[in-house]
Amino acid sequence: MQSLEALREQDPELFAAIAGELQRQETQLELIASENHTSLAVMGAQGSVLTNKYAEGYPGKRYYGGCEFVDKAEELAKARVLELFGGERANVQPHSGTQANMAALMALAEPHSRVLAMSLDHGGHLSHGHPKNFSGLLYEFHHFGVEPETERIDTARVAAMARELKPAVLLIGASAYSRILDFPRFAEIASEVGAKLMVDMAHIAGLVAGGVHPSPVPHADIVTFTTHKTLRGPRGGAILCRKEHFPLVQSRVFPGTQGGPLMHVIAAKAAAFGEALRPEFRSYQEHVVRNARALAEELQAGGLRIVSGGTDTHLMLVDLRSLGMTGSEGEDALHHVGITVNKNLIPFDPQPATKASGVRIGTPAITTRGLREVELRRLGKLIVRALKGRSDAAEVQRVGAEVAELAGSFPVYPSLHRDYGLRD
Ligand code: DSN
Repeated sequence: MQSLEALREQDPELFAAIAGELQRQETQLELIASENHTSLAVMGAQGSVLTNKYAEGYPGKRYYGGCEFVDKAEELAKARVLELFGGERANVQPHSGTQANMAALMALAEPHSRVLAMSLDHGGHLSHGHPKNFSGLLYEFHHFGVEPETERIDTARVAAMARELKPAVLLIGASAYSRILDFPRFAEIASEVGAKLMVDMAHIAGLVAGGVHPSPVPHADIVTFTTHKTLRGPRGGAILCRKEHFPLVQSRVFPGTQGGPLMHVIAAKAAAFGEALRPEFRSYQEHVVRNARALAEELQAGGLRIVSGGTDTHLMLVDLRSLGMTGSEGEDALHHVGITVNKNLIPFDPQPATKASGVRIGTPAITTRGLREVELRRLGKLIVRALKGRSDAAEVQRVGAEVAELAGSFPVYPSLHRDYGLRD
């Protein structure tokens, strides 16, 4: 690829950083639940000449000339995302999930309005009312969590809180919750108390597109999501909404909260939505969920506790207290054998978020590179060995060698190895 050649010659230091990251992705196993490996086509669109174009406004109504081709890319993205999820209208310009949430909240309620959402400590999202995030700074957030006995959301409790608080918006969505979300019930609760229902399906967008998690789209006023998690597109956000909210959603994205859209990223979103419309994507998502179940079962067989007793989705939370470790120590122990995860609070966690008592593990990325249940069972055993044997240098080395061998058997981007100077 000529663009890579140019980068290598012009800026070897930066080229080496990118090559190093490719090597890391190839030689380690990525189990961060919010990450994935996009296709070469998605990266091709994102690395294209569309990065050069300013296009403030919307297709056909821009503040810059020369937008005829970027308009086409944005129209493709919008048409495809509506075909994928249904919904009445789409805005594909948000730079990220947080940007999408900011525009959506501002379309549904005035600043200082009351919003009821899931607590970050119990698996919610930063942009659902963290006091230092725009959401918590601009809105009056109240939070529900999971139940101590089941570690699941009890919709009766959410309904009771909603009746008492009368929020303007009920915001549903999670970054570390492994169970199915009951969108029809949340819609009933919102309707009963006169709230708007906003769903942030960032984590599960790919599962919804693949038909392995119920869709929030028929039930919510506005649905936001990121395009880079289970959906396997470029890093970015998007919004689906009912048509009555569309004019305000458009205005809250631009000029409300963003300037020029990232047209190269919008083109890459179009490429990813196109891929998600293919039958193979459905099968990929089925494997994501089956793989997560197999891994959770194997970890349980190894004596680890999975929060809520298992998973219905792409992720699980593993409570490490029985091993006498914090999440931070677990993250490090797995890093030493070439497995990447993130420490994560578990519900009612006695530790601060900087240490946490658990790790969050997800299967979207390893499923993309081709691992299936048989490998997930092997991986589960390796994770248990890495955690239990973290103080035994020989065991760490043995497990690391097995992880490297497993990763090596499932290359992610074999056609890029030569361009970046990787040895096969
Ligand atoms: N930061 C995202 C994640 O890792 O889940 C949540 O928005």
